[in-house]
Amino acid sequence: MELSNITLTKRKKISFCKRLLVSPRFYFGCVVFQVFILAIFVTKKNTNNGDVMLVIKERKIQEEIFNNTVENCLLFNTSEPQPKIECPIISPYLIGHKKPDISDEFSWEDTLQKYSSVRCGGHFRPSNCKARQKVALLIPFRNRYVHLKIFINHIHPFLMRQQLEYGIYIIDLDDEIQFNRGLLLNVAFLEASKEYDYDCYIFHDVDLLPENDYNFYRCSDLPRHMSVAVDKHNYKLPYVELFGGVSAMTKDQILFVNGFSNKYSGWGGEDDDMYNRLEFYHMTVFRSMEDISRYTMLKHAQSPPNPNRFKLKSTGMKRLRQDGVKNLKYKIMKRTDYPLFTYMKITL
Ligand code: NGS
Repeated sequence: MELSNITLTKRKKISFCKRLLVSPRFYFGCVVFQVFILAIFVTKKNTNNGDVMLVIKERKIQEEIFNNTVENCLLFNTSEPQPKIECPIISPYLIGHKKPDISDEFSWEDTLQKYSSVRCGGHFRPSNCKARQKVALLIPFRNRYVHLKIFINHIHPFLMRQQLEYGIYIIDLDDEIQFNRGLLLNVAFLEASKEYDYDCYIFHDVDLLPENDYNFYRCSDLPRHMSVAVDKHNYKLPYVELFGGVSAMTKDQILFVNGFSNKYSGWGGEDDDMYNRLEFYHMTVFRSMEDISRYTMLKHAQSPPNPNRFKLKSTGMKRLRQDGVKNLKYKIMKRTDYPLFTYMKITL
């Protein structure tokens, strides 16, 4: 009885295998599986190729935009006479909302030609009126040449339309040292304020392009968070305490809170720490409306977050007076005035 049962099971198995081998569904399944494996392989290869292509592109654009030096621009002299009449509160050149052009396929020579009224080091002053504020744009930077090209081409006409007097500072850190946004912004503030008596300092990520020129790049009595609505976050503020991306403070406001912390190496947290500093001193953050403060973020790979950022944040207020813009030692490795921006590379 038992023997015949076993034979029956065996027979069933054999007939199942036979049926499987002649079934078109089985062969179809095999093909689908092979295509799936191939797709994984090709995607991986393409990602690697994509990385290599990006490195080549970054190098090419680095050469392109770092090629022209001061011979190609007019020197900026702070004491040059300027019109007595103040520019209007609302510039007549504003155009409102316009989605930025994010292509990097344009000639840098043409950009230099277009903005030849910009002085060496990326300084600009309106010719027909006296700007209401002198603004320093401080941009922490590392290896994002494609973004830099797009950003510079976008930001000059944007600021010119607002009839501002401004200077653009790109601040880079020794390659041997881990990126540190807060520290770079502190150094950029110190260097820019040594150079000129700016009324307003704007901390600006290189990958953020303002979409609406009614988003005024100037300071107010309160520290300002400007990148309120970013396309990456569906044009919604992700959380109330956000102070990253683009923000603006006067010299007094910066010095009052001792600038940024210098301790946040790697991605994240330094802007939240600044928000805590402002809150500690009862300084309310001012934000403009979401439909004006709109930004397009250029695409890039996410940098590795700093694993210590939450711990640093929770102990930040204890260090406030010893950790900031007034407690910073650095050396300038390189400083060049390019026609459309000032570039500095520092070490510690
Ligand atoms: C928070 C980060 C901030 C950062 C913000 C937005 O989580 O530094 O995201 O980043 N805080 C911490 O990590 C503690 S964004 O999505 O815009 O790249 O600014």
